[in-house]
Amino acid sequence: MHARSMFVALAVLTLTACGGSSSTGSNLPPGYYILISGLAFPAATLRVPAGATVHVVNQSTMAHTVTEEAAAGDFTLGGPAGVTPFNVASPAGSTTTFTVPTGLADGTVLHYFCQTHTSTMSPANGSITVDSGARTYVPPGVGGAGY
Ligand SMILES: [Cu+2]
Repeated sequence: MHARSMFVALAVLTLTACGGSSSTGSNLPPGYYILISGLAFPAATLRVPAGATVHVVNQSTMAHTVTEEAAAGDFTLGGPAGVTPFNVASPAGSTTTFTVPTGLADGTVLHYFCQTHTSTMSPANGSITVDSGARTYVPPGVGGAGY
């Protein structure tokens, strides 16, 4: 009985793997997301509460980074005084996470860029606005249309 169940489960997994229509992270739960597709940040504007976990979903075949900068276009690691800036490596096809610093006031804007591709990214800069009322969501484009 257990062996049969195992066989069915394997068969389902095999069919899923051969389906070809699913993209990286197609079963992602509601959360806070930065997406990377090719040389683009398709949803570059994000609102999250302070201290939130942000998922970086890299759907491209290239490694990128999500690196905080003091101002959009600086292309240098930085951010608000007294807060350690985030700098996340995002290997091709991976989902990684980082935590937005706690203690940031609502309305604080954290800018980010990709250290590898700087102004080649489209847009070159994304932003994270601290918003204690921000809701989690399933990222558009992961499950279908949206960007
Ligand atoms: Cu990049």
